[in-house]
Amino acid sequence: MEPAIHDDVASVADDIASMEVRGAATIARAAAEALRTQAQSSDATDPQAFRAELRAAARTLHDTRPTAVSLPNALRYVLGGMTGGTVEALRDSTVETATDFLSRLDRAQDALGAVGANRLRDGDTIMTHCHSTDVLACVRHALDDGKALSAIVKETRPRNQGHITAKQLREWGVPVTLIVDNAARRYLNDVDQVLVGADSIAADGSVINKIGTSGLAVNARDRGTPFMVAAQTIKLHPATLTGHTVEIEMRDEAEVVDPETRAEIGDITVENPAFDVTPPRYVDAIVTERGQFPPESVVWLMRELYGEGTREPWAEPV
Ligand code: RI2
Repeated sequence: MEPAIHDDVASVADDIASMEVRGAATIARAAAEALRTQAQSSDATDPQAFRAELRAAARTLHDTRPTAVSLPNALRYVLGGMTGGTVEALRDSTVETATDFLSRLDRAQDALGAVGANRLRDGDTIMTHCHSTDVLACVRHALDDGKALSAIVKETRPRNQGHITAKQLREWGVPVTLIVDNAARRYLNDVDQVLVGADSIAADGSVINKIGTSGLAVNARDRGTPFMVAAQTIKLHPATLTGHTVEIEMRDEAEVVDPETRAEIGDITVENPAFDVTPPRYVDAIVTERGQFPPESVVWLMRELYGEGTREPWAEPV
């Protein structure tokens, strides 16, 4: 018999797949909460069945989006804390670990914000790409420190997630200029710092983030504009330590062009990669809750935090 997966877990998985819930840190939070719900409401009567349920729930959550490593890292963290010889012990330890994970996530983002804010000066103009809560944590801290900032916000096709950033910044009173992605280079001379988030960071310091990040980074380097990545350590991709590459999610072509327009154009191929890879040489700093790092040195942090722990989050303990 297949292990019973709670309806809430299935619906969180659907929400992540459809991007109702999105953003690497937010996805990690939703996944940990879903595992906690699964643990709290499990009807399993023996430890083996309980473990099988939790692993099945983790697999369902994992198979939603492939690129943001915060998702498997969150699942691995919670399942790693599932210990005990009885259902009650397993339930308690899983719930406790998930709760601990969620508070660590909040603290990490706050600490990261304080580190990133140090790179911002009073009067700076920043440029953003997509919507990243880690980036916004840096901005929030800088504002709280009394620094005045203004922002040039790229709309970030195809889903225009820059609009979310613009709305948040306006709520905080930050002057915002919204531009189409193609206009970024023209404005880089007016920008003091480019700030982007990350979905995954590879062992060599490559940054995997929303499509368009790499072109922006190359242009920023050409213009001499500092390029900073705000990424909690949960974005570090442990499997890349052993040579794995990060899978880039390919999304529905309807996000790029609606079906009628596509039909009018004629026989074309449409591709919609959600992310790209920015080589470390274009990145000035990766800001984490553990301090800021030149991208080439994150490998040491990754080893310290994850060792060689690259197993799938639902794997049986070895
Ligand atoms: P935080 C998002 O991916 C963006 O690429 C963003 O830069 C990144 O996650 C990190 O977001 P998507 O889920 O964790 O919108 O900083 O495809 O919020």
